[in-house]
Parts: sequence; C-alpha cells; structure tokens
Amino acid sequence: MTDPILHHFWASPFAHKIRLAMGLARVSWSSVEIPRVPPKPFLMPLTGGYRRTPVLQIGADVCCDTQLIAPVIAKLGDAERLFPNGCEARALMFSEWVDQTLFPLAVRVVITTALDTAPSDFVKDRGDLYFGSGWSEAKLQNELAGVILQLQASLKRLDASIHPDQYALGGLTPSYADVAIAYLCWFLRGRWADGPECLARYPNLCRIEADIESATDGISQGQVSQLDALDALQVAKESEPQSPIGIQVKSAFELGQVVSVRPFVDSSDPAVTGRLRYLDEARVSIDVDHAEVGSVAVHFPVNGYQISLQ
Ligand SMILES: N[C@@H](CCC(=O)N[C@@H](CS)C(=O)NCC(=O)O)C(=O)O
Repeated sequence: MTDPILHHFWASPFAHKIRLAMGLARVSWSSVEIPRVPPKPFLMPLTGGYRRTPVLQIGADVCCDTQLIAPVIAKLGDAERLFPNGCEARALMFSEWVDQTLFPLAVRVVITTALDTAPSDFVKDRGDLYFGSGWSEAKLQNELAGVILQLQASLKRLDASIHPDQYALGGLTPSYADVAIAYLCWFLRGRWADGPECLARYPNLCRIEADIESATDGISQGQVSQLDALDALQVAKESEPQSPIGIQVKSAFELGQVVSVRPFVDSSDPAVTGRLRYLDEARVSIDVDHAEVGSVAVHFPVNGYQISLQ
C-alpha cells in the first residue's frame, strides 16, 4: 500500500496534531501542501467542498477532521503507541476537550495579537470560520484581556490535573492525549509573542510538549516525501474507495440517500453533499463524484457533524 497523503500546511496547529500523531504511531506519509485560505482547487475535488486542514487521503478514501483521522492513523501504524492500554476513547475525549475548550481561546489570542500584521484576507477568513457571525476586530481587541485570563485558567487546571511523573491520562506512556497538549503548546509558543512566558508557568504541559516533540522528531517534520497536489488527485483517480459500505447503527438514514454533512457549529463551513455509503456510531462516509478524481469516499466523525437529508 502507498503511504497515506496528508493535505496540510506547515503552520496549521490541527495538522501539527496529526503530524505528531503519525510520528508517535510510526506512520510514514506523503505531504501535499495546501493554501492557508480558499480557494483550494486541488483539495476540493477530494473532499466535496470540506475546506478545513488537515485532510488524510488513502487512495480514493478521504478522511476529514482530526477526531476521525487519529483512529485511522492508529490502524495504519503502531496503535499501541498512540492509544496505549486501550485508551482510545479517553484520549479522543481529552483531545476533543482541548480542541473545543482551549483551542478556541488560543486562536482568539493568536489572531487578536496578529491583527496588525496578518494578511487581511486571512483575518477575515478565520474570523468568519472561528468566531461565528457578528465578530469584529474591535470586539476581539476589547475581549482580549478576558480571553487571556480564561486561557490561563484552563491551562492552569490542565497542568494541575497531571501528576509530575506521569502523562495526561496517568501512567508512564504518552498517548494521543499528550499529542493534544503538544499541539496546543506548539501553537501558543510559536504564534503568540507572550506564549513562551505564559507556558513556562505550566511545567507538566512543557514537559509533555518536549517529550512528544522528541518522541516524534524527524518523522513529524522533515523526513516526509513531498507530493505534488496533482499527483495526489491522480492517486485518487486511479483508486477505488476501499472502505466498507453499510448502515451499522439504528437510524432514519438509508444507504445511498443523498445527504449533506457539515460541522454543527456557527461557522461559515460549507456542507458536503454525497450518497450515504456507511454509517456507524463514530463515522459517516459519503460517496462524492468529481470529474477530476471520479468517485471518492469522504469520511467524517459523527460527533460534531450534522447529517441532513437533501
Ligand atoms: N475539527 C477540525 C478543525 C480543523 C481546523 O479548524 N483547522 C484549521 C487549521 S489549523 C482550519 O481548517 N483552518 C481553515 C483552513 O485551513 O482552511 C479538526 O479537528 O480537524
């Protein structure tokens, strides 16, 4: 089997989470760099319109959202290194908490403190995506001091929840939960001028960040093969989806129905429409056609996504 292809950009924190996860699970991968803001003309044919970063492509199977990508990586690599001692559910819940509670605060701080320097199309795009309707630069500035306090309160509690000799879920072995800590620290440290000073107050978080970065060194960053975006489209075109077909959970949805899938939050994310291919408690897959790639199966987690009949 050819290596999985990560569609990402190097500055993306969610992509960093997945790069670290692949490093920890010893999965080798190919890298396709995508633009930071739409249009993303070589990604859209693969995802049916899903535009977030990262996306993991395995032939003509396309996995969206890190909550789904992480278990896929575990299956491709050394699962015990990502989810030791059967901790998958706990690690995913932990990561979801980091993504939904800490990341929104962190991204507000990073974007607000970059308003004067970041390109205006980037600020506009991310504002609509992350802050919902009705956001403004003035409101972000006005709320910054309070947001920093909220961020610090959450970091403090997270740090205090971890034993000084152990990892996030307890025990002496790191897991995907620690990867979630590492990506958040990486983001705050690298993109917020006060990040390093802020993080220095949380020794357990810094220790875990350093351990994860060193456990994955070279695999998450430099030693990956680069792939041209058009070659990735060709890979999809020459492949058939290999993922299963069927409805595995009691629900009103039926196989083959045309459905749309979109994040269940107030954001500008477009819906992705396709024929229902597979559904279980954790994953929804739809078949999507595009002239450039033929038929691809696009996969999303059920958690956090709204499936609707078209
Ligand atoms: N729930 C998604 C969130 C991903 C996300 O928001 N990623 C950011 C980049 S770090 C993004 O997509 N930004 C807009 C873009 O890249 O177009 C996941 O876990 O994968």
